Amino acid sequence: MKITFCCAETNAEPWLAGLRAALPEAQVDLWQPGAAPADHAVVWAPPQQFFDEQPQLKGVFNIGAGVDALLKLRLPAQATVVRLDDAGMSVQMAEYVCHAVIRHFREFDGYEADVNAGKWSYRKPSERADFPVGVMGLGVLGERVAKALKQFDFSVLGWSRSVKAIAGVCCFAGTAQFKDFLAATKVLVNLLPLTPDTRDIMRLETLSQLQRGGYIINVARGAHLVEEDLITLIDSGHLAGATLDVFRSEPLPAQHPFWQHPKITVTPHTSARTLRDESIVQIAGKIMALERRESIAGIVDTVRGY
Ligand code: NDP
Ligand code: OXD
Repeated sequence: MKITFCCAETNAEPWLAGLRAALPEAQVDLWQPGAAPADHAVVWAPPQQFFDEQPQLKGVFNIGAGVDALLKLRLPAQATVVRLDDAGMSVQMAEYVCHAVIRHFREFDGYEADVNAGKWSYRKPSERADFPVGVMGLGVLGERVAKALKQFDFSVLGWSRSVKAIAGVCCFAGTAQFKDFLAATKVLVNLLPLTPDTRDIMRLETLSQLQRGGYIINVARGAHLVEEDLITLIDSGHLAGATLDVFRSEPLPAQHPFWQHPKITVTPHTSARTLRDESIVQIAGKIMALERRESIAGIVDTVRGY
């Protein structure tokens, strides 16, 4: 069995070594233009030329959870496309989102500013009941995040395409229930995949429906958010601020207003990193399962877009 590895901006050597160790029977090579046909590919942001030259692939393994960039390419029709299924990302996402929610809820930024000014001051504690947190996307990451928030006794709501039942989480589903979900939410967490249905989902019209004083945490994709609309709603006072990990253009351009906005916290697309060792174990296991014609989790529905 041959495996080809093609991952932009990734140090290939440790991946190749890890895949070779996990799949000792396989030949694992770094893709070069003109390389011999392989059975499976492990990829992140490959060029179109890669798929044009590898039309026979049986499996395409994305070393990330989001496949929006991959699905823009022409993929071999018969290939099974597989995304990372947690692989150590859900706990990171839970840490990041709980940190952002609690930092806002407990006004730690305000305390830090006071302390930096040499002030010993108290703020009136916020009412937890006034901070319902709504999680858009209840998949591998969203469900873990919703459950983690519940541990801090927040009132947690969730919204997904299909109907879900998660203990302690008030679940909404489909476009018909989106308005009700927004109206019941103050802190909005985005964990949707980027698809034609979800692009620009956070815009003036939708974000205005959040409770006054709302807060946005975007950890999915930059193109979910209309950035100017967020600034308009923060500057008008309808929203209190935002924590953003993803942007329409990455790296965030030097002149972008988000860098300096006092109510926006920016992180460099780091909320849930791909962990190499966990990912290699998962991918190697799935390659072997596919070879044995067994079913695997994490297969992407390329028509649905996630
Ligand atoms: P999943 O595919 O497991 O979950 C996606 C969820 O979104 C599902 O609950 C799905 O509903 C829901 N959904 C999809 N389309 C719609 C829609 N039109 N309306 C309502 N709900 C919808 O994805 P993951 O949880 O693994 O990852 C989510 C996203 O997080 C990734 O696509 C990626 O973009 C982003 N990400 C960001 C990272 C970062 O570092 N910033 C790291 C990793 C991922 P249903 O369950 O009904 O299908
Ligand atoms: C992912 C990401 O999709 O890191 O895995 O954004």
